[in-house]
Amino acid sequence: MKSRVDSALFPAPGGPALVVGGVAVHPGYIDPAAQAALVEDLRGVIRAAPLFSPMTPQGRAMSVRMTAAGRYGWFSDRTGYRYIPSHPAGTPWPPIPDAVLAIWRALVSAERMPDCCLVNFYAASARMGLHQDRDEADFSWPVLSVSLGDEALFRVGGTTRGGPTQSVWLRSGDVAILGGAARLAFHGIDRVRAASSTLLPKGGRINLTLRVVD
Ligand code: MD6
Ligand code: FE
Repeated sequence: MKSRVDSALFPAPGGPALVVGGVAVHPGYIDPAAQAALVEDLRGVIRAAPLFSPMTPQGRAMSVRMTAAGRYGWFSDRTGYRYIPSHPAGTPWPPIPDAVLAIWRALVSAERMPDCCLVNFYAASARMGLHQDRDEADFSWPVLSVSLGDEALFRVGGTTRGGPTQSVWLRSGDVAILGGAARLAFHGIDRVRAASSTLLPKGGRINLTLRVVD
């Protein structure tokens, strides 16, 4: 699949990405001061759009709590997975913080900004099962993910369920990009290593995923 990642900007200046199962990982792309500033921005997002626990279509509450910024947020309930134009409480999603858009601009494209910044919060016991991100209209745009706080074991496989997988620990400040042939790779979070970062005073992990939706 053709990828929309601007080749002139990729890999990032200053260091080659690690490639795991076709996923480009930029270890430590965001320095500690910038991570702390992002957390402050995200506190504002969560004030405007409180975290909630989506229900899977099977009716189980996800262990990850979520919210979003941008034109769309991702949502799940008995009806299925979809993007919705406002928070489940009916209030608008807040804008995507500029510092988050700057990461997209530097690593993906300055031509088109993402429509959604999904914010996932993992307590130490939270996990995310293997899934594909396929609710977006155009898979030529990658999904960019930012990890903040405690380390998490990220597993990535191929485009069919049940095949071989590879794992990598994502640490605070790492950026991972699912694009090109890996855009539809199955991936998930097996576990979070409690107290492995001091970024969040109460611990846990935040993962941001930036997506072009329509
Ligand atoms: C996570 N990430 O890192 C879960 N999706 O907590 C994702 O589900 C993900 O990292 C699409 C692209 C990159 C990702
Ligand atoms: Fe995903």
